[in-house]
Amino acid sequence: MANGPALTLDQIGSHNAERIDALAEDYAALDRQLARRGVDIAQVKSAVATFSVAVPSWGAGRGGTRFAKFPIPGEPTNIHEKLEDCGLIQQLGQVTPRVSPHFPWDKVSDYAALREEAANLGLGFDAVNSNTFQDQPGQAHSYRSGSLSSTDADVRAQAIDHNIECIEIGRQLGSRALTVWVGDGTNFPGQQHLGRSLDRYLDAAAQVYAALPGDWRMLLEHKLFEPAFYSTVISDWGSSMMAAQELGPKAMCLIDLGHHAPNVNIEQIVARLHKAGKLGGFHFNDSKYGDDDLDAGAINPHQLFLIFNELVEAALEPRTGFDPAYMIDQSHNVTDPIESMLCSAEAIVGSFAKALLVDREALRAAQESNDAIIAFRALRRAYDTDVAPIVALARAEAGGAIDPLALYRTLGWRERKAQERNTVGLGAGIV
Ligand code: AFD
Ligand code: MN
Ligand code: MN
Repeated sequence: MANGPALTLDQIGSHNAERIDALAEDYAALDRQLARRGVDIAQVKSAVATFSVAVPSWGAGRGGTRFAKFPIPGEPTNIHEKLEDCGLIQQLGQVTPRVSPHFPWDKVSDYAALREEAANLGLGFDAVNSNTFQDQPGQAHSYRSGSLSSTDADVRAQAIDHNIECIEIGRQLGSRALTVWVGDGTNFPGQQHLGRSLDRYLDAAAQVYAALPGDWRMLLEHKLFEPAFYSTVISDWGSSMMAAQELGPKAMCLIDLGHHAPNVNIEQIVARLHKAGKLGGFHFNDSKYGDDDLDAGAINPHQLFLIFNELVEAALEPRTGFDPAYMIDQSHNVTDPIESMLCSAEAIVGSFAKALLVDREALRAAQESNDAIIAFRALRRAYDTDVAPIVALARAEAGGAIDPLALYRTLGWRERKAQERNTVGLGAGIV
């Protein structure tokens, strides 16, 4: 029998009742400050209220590195438990109403029932993710030498079939996009023909593309390295855009923030992909060195803001099909994943709110007259504004908690779940 929401309206109501007066004061002060700058706070709050970001089913469990994984008691071990945790995140934060499933990890026998189970928790399904970067028990062919770009036609056929199966599952779940990330690549110069491996990928991806329903998108996720360390078939936004352009209008590029060379100007990539009409979506996370795993905004919140600044610019000059899919993709190795996703979602929506505060007229004028410092200050002023009252009030008005983390900490959620759920096995693994 499907579970209902984890929290009662009373629990959220009494939590908010204790905090609403202080929040109203902070909001009023910010309102006065923004009004002096010609910004209508109510408009910003309404835009914030329409914003949402999906969470990955695999982010609900503790992640690990290739060295080890340190599970916590009460973490989910299957899609049903993951949905339960994601339902709680949505109840508390009201900004993550969709879950992005990954197959075969989230395989079940009845997808109509899974969709209903999610709906009972206030959740829908986002893009479906295929997995051809590891072998599964009983699989006919190995992906050890690649999947969609493999030199072996049988391996490619198996990878194509799996992606088409994911589309079929996604249709039953109400998804409208397939995200394809392949681990294909090499560790040695000369290991593979760099041109032909891309040709094979394009050929195979075209067969997946051909199976997309009319209103679906195929989101191509590039990644510079890992698990391959010398070359990756879809390594960067250039390869991704080339592939998306060759595949057709339903193919778009997905930017995972952690999948670039260090110090790459990601906000410029956003602008470029938008110009080409190929900006499909994001996997938000943060990184300091070569990882793609840290919490969004934890290391470089300014970059996150600048990305949203480009998105606000893009929305002012939309291209056909401009509707980027927003998602979190992190590996929570040292935190409770529920807490990380609550805080990351808040950082993401907060960056969006800040980008809305930029005085575009002043920015444009400064850009036109080549006044670098005034142009920069137009951005910096928005970035420096504490938008927490806007985000918190939008959340409370949507039925969420004013302080989601504080309320979560009172629930004893993990302790309770530790009684009900199986223990996660030890071992290594990114997810
Ligand atoms: C890996 C990849 C990529 C992808 C995810 C799910 O780095 O981010 O989105 O797996 O397939 O983490
Ligand atoms: Mn990703
Ligand atoms: Mn990644």
